Amino acid sequence: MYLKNSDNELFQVIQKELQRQQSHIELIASENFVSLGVLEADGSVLTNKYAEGYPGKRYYGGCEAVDMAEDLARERVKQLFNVKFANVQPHSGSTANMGAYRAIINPGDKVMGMALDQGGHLTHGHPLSFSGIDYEFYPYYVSKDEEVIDYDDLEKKALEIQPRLIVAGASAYPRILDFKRFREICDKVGAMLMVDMAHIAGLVAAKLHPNPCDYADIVTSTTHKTLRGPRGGIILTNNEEIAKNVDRVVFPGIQGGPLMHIIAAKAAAFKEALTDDFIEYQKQVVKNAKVFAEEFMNLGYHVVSNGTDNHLLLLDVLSKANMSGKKAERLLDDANITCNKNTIPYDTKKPFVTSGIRL
Ligand code: DSN
Repeated sequence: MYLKNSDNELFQVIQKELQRQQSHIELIASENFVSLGVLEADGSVLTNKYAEGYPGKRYYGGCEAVDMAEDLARERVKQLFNVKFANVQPHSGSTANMGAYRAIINPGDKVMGMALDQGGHLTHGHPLSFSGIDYEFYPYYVSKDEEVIDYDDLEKKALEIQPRLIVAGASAYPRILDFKRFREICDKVGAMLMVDMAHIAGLVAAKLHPNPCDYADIVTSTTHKTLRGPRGGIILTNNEEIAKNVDRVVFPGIQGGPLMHIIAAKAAAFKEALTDDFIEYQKQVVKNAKVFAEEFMNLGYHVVSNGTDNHLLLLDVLSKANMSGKKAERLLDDANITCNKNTIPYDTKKPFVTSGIRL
C-alpha cells in the first residue's frame, strides 16, 4: 500500500485493473493469474540488480543472490521439461524466438511456419515482424475440412521448398501438435525443428501434451500462459552446441541486463509447476475447455476442428450468430466476459474484424 500515499494517481490505475480482473471472467487463452509467490518474486528487490552474463560469469559484482535465483530457475525448468540446457533470460516469447532463430539459422534462410491467419504467431514469419524480415518464411496450413494441420501437404511443400527450419507451434490451434510427424518431415527434408510451445507449456509440464523437447532441436516458450508464471520467455535444447549459441545470442546478442526479479518469479512458477496440484489444475483446464466446446456444439455453433484437445477453443460466431468476432468480443465485454476476436481457418474477414473468437 506504499503507492497509495506516494502516487495515488498510479495506485488508482492499478486498483482499476485489479477490479477488472476480479469482476470479469477472463477467457483470453494466453493469459493467466499468477500465485502470490510468483507475484512476490516479480515485485521483489531483485529488480534493482544488474547482472549481465550468466551465473558465475557476470560483468557486475554483488551477483551472489541473483546467481542462485537464476540457477534455481534453470535447474527447475530443466527438470520440468526433462531437457539438458535452458536459458531463462529472454524477456518475452518474441525475444526467445529471435534468440532461437539466431542460434540455429542465418539471415535469408528458408523457414516454414504455420499460416498466421490459421493460428501461427507474428514471430513465425509475419512480414512486419523481424522474423519475416530476416528470414524467408513459407506458410503451412490446416486442411479445409477437418481444420487440423495438413501434415501430408506440409511434407509435400517442405520437399519443394527445402527449408532450413520448420517451426511448430501456434497461438490459436486447439489440437495436439504431432511433434513426431514434424520430426519425420524435418528429417526427410534435412531441416531442423523448432517448437514454440508458448500456449501449451503448462499442459506439456503436466504431461497432458507430448513434450517437444523429445523431438525438437530447439524449444521456446513464454512463461505466462498455461505455465502460470511471470511474463517472460525461455529457450530449451538438448544439444550442447545449440545451447552455447543460445547463451551467446541472448546475451550479448539481443539483450543486456537480464530481469532478475522476473527470473526469480520464473523459478517460483517452475517449482509450482512441478507439483501434483499443478497437474490437477491443468487436467481441469483441459476438461473445462472440452466441455465448453461440446456445449457450444450442442447449441449449434461451429467450433473449429469440432472440439479441442488443449486449453483453448475457436468459436465461429459468424456462421451461427451472423456476427463478427469484433462484435462478439465487444458484446461479451459488456457482459464482463473478456476474450479476443480471432481469425478462423480460411476466414473471409480481416484480422481486425474476424469471424471468430478465441476462448
Ligand atoms: N499474444 C499471444 C496470444 O494471445 O496468443 C501470443 O504471443
